[in-house]
Amino acid sequence: MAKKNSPKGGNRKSSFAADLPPSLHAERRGEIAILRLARPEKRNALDDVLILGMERFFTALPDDIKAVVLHGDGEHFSAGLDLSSLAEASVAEGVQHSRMWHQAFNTIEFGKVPVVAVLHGAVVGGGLELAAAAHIRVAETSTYYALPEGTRGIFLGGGGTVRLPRLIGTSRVMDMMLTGRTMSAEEGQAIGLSQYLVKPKTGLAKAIELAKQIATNAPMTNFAIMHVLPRIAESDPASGYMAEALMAAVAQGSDEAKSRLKDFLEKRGKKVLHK
Ligand code: 1HE
Repeated sequence: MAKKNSPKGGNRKSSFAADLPPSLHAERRGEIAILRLARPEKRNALDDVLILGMERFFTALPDDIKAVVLHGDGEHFSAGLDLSSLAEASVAEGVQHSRMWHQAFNTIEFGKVPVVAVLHGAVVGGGLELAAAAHIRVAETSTYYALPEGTRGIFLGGGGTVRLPRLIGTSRVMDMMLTGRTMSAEEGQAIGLSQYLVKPKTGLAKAIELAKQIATNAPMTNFAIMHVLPRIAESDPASGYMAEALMAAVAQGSDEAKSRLKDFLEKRGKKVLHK
């Protein structure tokens, strides 16, 4: 079904693959889209072409895609910023460059559907900033995290100063940036960088399983979880309670909620227990 937000022309499969650069590969699995960073020869380093391609992909997702899985080719999720792209940049270009990343990663965090990232190998610098824009992170035990910006004489520029302290706290981000140390998958899991820790080569399957589960939720509820929950979490409690009440009423007033509640009450609905 070609909906208004689909890129023009083409069939479903090519509808989002068509205008992607070679460094990105997209595939559809029913209601799930799987986006792969496909630049393993450069350890999935993020250059402008790749960042802009991601922005186009997430902006133009077809309406019948309900969740996205993001993963990386080769031995690493991403080595972060393509360091060759900033070497000659002026201060003004540096600001523009960072704002471009912000815009692209906002289409992930505040896009149409939840994104599950699969992490393995290096998740460093801008790679960790990218991972932080996803809603769920599944880390394979090979994953290691680092923020080597200090070593390179640069700074976070892909939203990491905002997203990472919210995930793991300012003091941990300071430690990672000041020391440039690597953090293991286990440590990352313990402090909340990932929500799932899985064996090598099993991350994609786990992420697809999670994405399929997410896709069964009412779209309005997924929207509220992505767009409303984080804003409420950052607002003062009184405004938060009010926003929650309004969102709850909007969700429960939808036809979808009414039919799901009816299904449950008439013994047709799913029970909640699943791992
Ligand atoms: C790259 C990049 C890159 C690899 N930009 N080309 N990020 C970093 O500081 C991490 C830099 N990369 C590394 O430390 C290592 O590459 C890894 C530990 C990730 C992987 O090591 P390894 O041994 O598997 O690969 P390699 O041999 O180091 O790299 C293979 C190729 O990828 C090589 O190119 P080649 O042409 O010589 O084959 C590398 O130059 C290339 N490569 N990483 C460009 N990052 C918005 S602000 C965000 C700020 C940051 O992200 S700072 C962190 C940058």
